[in-house]
Amino acid sequence: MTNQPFRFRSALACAALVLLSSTAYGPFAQASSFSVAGVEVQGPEAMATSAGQPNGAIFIQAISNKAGQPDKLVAARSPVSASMELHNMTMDGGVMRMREIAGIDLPAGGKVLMHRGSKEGYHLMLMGLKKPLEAGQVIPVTLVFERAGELEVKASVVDMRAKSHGGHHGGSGGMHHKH
Ligand SMILES: [Cu+2]
Repeated sequence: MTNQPFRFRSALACAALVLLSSTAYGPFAQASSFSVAGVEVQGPEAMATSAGQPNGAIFIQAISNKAGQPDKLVAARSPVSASMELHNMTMDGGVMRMREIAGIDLPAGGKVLMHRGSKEGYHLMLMGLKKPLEAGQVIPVTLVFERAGELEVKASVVDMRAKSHGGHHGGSGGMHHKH
């Protein structure tokens, strides 16, 4: 991993953050749940960050669509960051690929897993944190669904960093050192 082309650095930093957190996957402390118009969001969690880390990641245990029609998570926002993005990270022939996505489909009657280490690698990014996220905090996040509308959930901040201080998406304190 010492010769990564520069253009992959930010994607890898994100993927590394996601993978590292999956190794520390544990039981959810009291999976809180929130719902609106048949869409139920269970166990949203934000990862603690270090000072200077520009962005943070949020995982969700599951989003269930109990309505009779398909829906889609199309956006998110939180007062703790300048903006938010929906991301996924996949392994493609042993290569980590990470991208911003426009939405996450929620089939009618279906359930989408967005926990740490989930197959699709779905997560939400807090872009431009105003201050570091500390374990024990609870932050409000508004999820925007195409059909069900807006839902404010409370994400608990958990510390899963192990030895990572991952500078996500081109941050200065990155996982990858300059050579
Ligand atoms: Cu990301």
